[in-house]
Amino acid sequence: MTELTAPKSSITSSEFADELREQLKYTQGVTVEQATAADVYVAAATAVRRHLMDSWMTTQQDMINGNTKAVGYLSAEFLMGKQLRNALLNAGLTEQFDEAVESLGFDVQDVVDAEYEPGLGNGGLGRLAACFIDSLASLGVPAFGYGIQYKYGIFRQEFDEDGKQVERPDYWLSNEDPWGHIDYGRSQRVNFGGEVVEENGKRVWKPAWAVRAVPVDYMVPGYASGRVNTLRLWQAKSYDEFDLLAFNKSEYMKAVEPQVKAENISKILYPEDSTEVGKELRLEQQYFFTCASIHDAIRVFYPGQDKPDLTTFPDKITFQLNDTHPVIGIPELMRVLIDEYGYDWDTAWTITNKTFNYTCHTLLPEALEVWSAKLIGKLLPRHLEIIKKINEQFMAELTGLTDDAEKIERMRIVTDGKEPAVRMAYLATYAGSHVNGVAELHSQLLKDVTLRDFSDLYDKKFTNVTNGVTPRRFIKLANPRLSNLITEGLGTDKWLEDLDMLEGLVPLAQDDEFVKKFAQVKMDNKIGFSNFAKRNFNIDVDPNTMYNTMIKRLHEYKRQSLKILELIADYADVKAGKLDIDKVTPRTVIFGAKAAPGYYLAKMTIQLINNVAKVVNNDPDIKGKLNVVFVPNYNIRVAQHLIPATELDEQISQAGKEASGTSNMKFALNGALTVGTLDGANVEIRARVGADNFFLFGMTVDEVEAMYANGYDPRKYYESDPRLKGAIDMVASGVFSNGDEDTYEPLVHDWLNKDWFMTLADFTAYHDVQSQIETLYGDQLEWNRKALLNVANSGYFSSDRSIEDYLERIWKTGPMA
Ligand code: B1H
Repeated sequence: MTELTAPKSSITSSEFADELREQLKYTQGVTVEQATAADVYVAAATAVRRHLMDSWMTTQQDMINGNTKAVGYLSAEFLMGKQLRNALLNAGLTEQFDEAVESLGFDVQDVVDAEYEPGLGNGGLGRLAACFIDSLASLGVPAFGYGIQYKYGIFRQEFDEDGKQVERPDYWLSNEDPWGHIDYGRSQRVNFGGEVVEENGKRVWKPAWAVRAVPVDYMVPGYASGRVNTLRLWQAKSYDEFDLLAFNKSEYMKAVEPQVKAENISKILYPEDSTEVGKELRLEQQYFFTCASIHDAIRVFYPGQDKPDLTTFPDKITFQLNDTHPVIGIPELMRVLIDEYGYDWDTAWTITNKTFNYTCHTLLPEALEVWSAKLIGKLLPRHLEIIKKINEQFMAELTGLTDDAEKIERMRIVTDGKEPAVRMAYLATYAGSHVNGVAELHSQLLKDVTLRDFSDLYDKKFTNVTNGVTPRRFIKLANPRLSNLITEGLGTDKWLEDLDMLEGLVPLAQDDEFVKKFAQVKMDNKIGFSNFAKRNFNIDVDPNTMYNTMIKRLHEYKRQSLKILELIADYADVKAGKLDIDKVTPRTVIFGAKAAPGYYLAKMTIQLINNVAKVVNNDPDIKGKLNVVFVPNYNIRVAQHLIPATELDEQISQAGKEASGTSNMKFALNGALTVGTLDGANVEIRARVGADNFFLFGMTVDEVEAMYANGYDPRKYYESDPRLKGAIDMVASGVFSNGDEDTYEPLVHDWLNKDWFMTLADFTAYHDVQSQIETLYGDQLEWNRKALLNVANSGYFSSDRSIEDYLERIWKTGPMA
């Protein structure tokens, strides 16, 4: 007998149908007959919110009145994905919704499809924030997510006839957003510019302009916890303060300029992933949301108090800095404590130090934010003073810790010289209590390389928390067939709250009948994705081919080039008669990736892949055995369809460059086998699922370092591997550009002369592992047994476990009583 514990609301389907009718009438003003699927979607969203309302209100009350320290997760990105199915799941209304919608004469899929996916994040970092707030709510931990409600999210990606990426604005709020509740009464004033003057022996900031930060609240329902937390995203509004002087001079347009400028702050998400843009507007965004959030937390936890005792602030809330983007919050809290509440420097420092912790998500030096001191001084003059003072205090402290003058110089938060700059990662490391990386290897490299000097002197601050993903969205919602099979295998659905229970599937991997059921689930998911791709993109995908997927931002270090060069080499071999197409395992290589709009080589790689697809897919010599598909506009929704259908996933970054990766976890949990390097969380995944169940290849971090040190020459590899040479020559000769040899010249030039991420050096090893893959794939029972073992041994990668690690190692708090 299967034990089911998933929450289920006690209302019936027909009662829920009545609620939908009521919402249609009183919210949208339409009858059921007049309603569109989009109307029903809005009605359902509104109805679910009502069901969650009591839990939301009690959660807020308990958070304020209880003694459990809350978590404030400060993040410039929350990549939430669609909300309806997740809210229904957590409210226990899934079945009622499905039946009610049908009883009203609508197609459930049409209603769910009517929700437009908000794209308020770039990739892994933003999605991690979304998984974390899901887990916090599911564990019953009091928490706020704090971020920005961008008017335009990450751009919508299209391809033109040449296969080039075209970016279209993502105006996600053009339709109704039934989830966000805008709360004008709780807005905050955020000041900018001006100067600092001395008044009565005190430094006083006289700002030049201000923005109104208006909170838009989203419910974050926990799974089976009865808790509903809040995601508070700030929207920038102008104050209706007119520049009267300009207005009186009839310069109307000039008089409204500040208003226009103010609202620009939350207008658009910067589409750079893993690189820094260093633009003024970006700093304005960062200050905008951290300033509003800090004031909001004081308002929430000291309601109605004019003179709160803020020495207790670190007992009320701990702020986690999701990368350096919110680090300007550190001098802001100092300023608030000193200038607004009259604390002395040392007291303010103690409070600030206890309140903040910092998560670093990268090792790429270009991704560590450094702001010009001049720019900070212009936008936030008082903050610059405080940062300088923190730097002085730090320098003095270091003198007591080490005699190494060079080291002290290297560690400066504010650099010396003609154009001083502020290193945000250093500021966060010094000012906060803990610093963590996002996978074991990454945390180790942070200590050994990126923040070496800091870990030498402040070793205790450093810790690791390996990333995780929420099993609710990425197994239960994305893969209902697998979820049912897991529940059948384990005899309970408790695993959704305790993912380590998946280990109970290990013995079932020896049961051929169970493995065959598992294989059938995969096949059904493949057919499901094929239908999805046809319906949404008019792309044909043959379910009788291996689904081999690479989905992630397009970046040189992630090495999409390696994947496409390998495929081109196979194609070249077939064309040259060196490879018998009848012996090739039929495959569909599926890509999904957005390139930053200004990232030239990344965009060219997209163009190349699209054109390889055109040539290879249509070449009769290939007999449909090699297929390339580039799914446009990769987003959470595509991920939810594609990951459960994938058999082989690619995690082939250069070792030491991918901090963690999180799609690797989603794939393992959905029964794909991974081909990957020893990078990021791949290392831990392989350790858990077993080396036999993971296709490893490529250089290690140490080998990469040694090769850099000895001087790397990509041409050597080009000359020595004829397959590699053949593939690159094919690109250079215009096979994928209608004979034009110039189209991909910059890419070819980079491969042969620079190849910073050593794609060519790893090419041969990558090819070698492909033959192992093909052999195993030929034995479907064995393949699926290994895939099932990936599922069974990946429970560790639940974001619930990540949050438990944060609670224990960093936040020192837990569930509400
Ligand atoms: C990650 C970013 C990132 N690391 C700057 N760094 C951004 C940096 O808008 N920006 O300026 C945006 C994003 N994102 C990713 O974080 C890592 O590359 C992944 O390896 C990791 O899994 C993920 C979550 O920790």
